Amino acid sequence: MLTRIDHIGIACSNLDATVEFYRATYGFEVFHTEVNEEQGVREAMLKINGTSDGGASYLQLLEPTREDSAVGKWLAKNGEGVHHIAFGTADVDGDAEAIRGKGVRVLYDEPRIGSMGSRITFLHPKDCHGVLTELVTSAEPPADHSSAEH
Ligand code: CMX
Ligand code: CO
Repeated sequence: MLTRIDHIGIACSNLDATVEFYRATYGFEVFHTEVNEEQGVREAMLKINGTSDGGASYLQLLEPTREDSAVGKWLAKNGEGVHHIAFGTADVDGDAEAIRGKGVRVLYDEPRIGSMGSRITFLHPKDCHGVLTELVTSAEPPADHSSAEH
C-alpha cells in the first residue's frame, strides 16, 4: 500500500546552487547527500516533514554525473524542473507486482538501491499520464505503533 509522498525528484544542473536556493528561500536544510553511480546522479535529500507511517517526505535534488543518464538526458531536453514523483510503501516488491498486473510498465525486474539504502523501482511515464513515478521502501522500517508499550 502506498502511504505517503516519499519525495519529489527535481533535476538541476548545479546541485550546490540549487541546494543554496532551497536553503535561502525556504529554510530547507540538507538531510543527506550521496552519489548513486548506477542511477548517474549526485543528489541531496531535503527533509520537509515526517509522516504518520513513520516515514518522511523529502525533496530530492538531482544533478547528473553523466550526460547519458536518465537525468542527464532529461535535463538536455527539458532544462531544470520536476523530474519524477515518488510514493512510499512498506512493500515495494508487492506493490510493483500488483501495479504491473494492472498493465503499467515497471522498469526494473527487481527493485534497485536508492537514496539512503532504500529499495526503489520506477513506472514508465507513458503509462502514468506523463509522470515518471517511483516506488520507495525506506531502509528503516516504519515504526510499529501497534506493538508500542504505553
Ligand atoms: N517524466 C515524464 N516523461 C518522461 C520523463 C520524465 N522524467 N523522462 C522521459 N520521458 C518521456 C520523454 O519525454 C519521451 O516522450 P516522447 O517520446 O513523447 O518525446 C519518452 O518518455 C522517452 O524518453 P527518452 O528521452 O527517450 O528517454 P528514455 O526512454 O531513454 O528513458 C525512462 C525514459 C523513464 C525509461 C528513464 O528516464 C528511466 O529509466 N528512468 C528511471 C530512472 C531514473 O529516472 N533515475 C534518476 C532518479 C534516481 C532516483 O530517483 O533516485
Ligand atoms: Co527519486
